[in-house]
Amino acid sequence: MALQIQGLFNAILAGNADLAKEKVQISLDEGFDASQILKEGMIAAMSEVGERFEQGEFFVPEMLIAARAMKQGLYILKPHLQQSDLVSQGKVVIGTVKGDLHDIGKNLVSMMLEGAGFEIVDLGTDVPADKFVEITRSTGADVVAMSALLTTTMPNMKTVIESLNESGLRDRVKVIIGGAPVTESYAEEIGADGYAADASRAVKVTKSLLM
Ligand code: B1M
Repeated sequence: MALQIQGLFNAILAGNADLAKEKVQISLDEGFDASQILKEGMIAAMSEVGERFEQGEFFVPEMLIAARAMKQGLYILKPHLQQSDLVSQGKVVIGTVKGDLHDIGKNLVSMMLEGAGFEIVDLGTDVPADKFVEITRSTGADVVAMSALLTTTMPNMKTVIESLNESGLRDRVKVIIGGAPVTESYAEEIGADGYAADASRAVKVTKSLLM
């Protein structure tokens, strides 16, 4: 791994937000591609954090400071991930479902969609089904995008789809879901229109759903 990207990886693992920001900037200045910085330096570091958590080497505070360092680094990277400022491709209401506080993956999906020309209404984390319904209705969104990182919160995606059905909005919107424990077959099972394993695929799937 290139030196600066390795340094970024280490900074996130150590939860050093200032160093993470600095390393992102230096990597950009040295000409590294934003997606390489993201994948090799940042997403890889968060996977390592997850493994250490599973092995009992890291605890919630370490996960939290690593996440903060990643978020700070993402602010620097964000403008470089956005490649187009075209006419709106459509409006997407996005959020992490009820009970779930993980937002890094959701924020990445949001940034990539925004970069691809979608208008984003970000509801944040721990979003109840009725909030998804209310904002979908009031904004006239084309797409509802949901993220879940916990096996215990995944079922709340189904609840949102059921609420969209009950409110009569389901036929008007496409639903795309994702997050580490989510699979294509789960998406089919709960009646989502699309599933994406990562943020760049989320853009492709969202575009294809609106074609
Ligand atoms: Co938590 N956590 N966490 N955590 N955390 C995981 C998810 C876990 C896998 C760790 C582990 O055990 N290895 C585990 C879940 C186990 C399970 O359910 N199977 C876990 C746990 C157990 C918990 C707590 C219960 C811990 C506790 O309190 N005992 C607790 C729950 C809190 C809650 O939500 N109610 C908890 C808390 C936290 C922190 C708050 C400390 C922090 C989150 C901070 C934040 O997000 N602001 C945190 C973190 C950082 C993680 C790990 C380490 C990293 C997650 C991350 O940001 N990854 C995570 C381990 C891991 O994932 N390896 C873990 C980087 C991010 C870029 O990836 O979010 O997967 P990801 O997003 C990807 C794809 O999934 C996809 O695109 C992104 C990449 O391009 N994607 C979509 C995501 N959403 C999408 C939506 C789409 C399409 C694609 O369409 C709409």
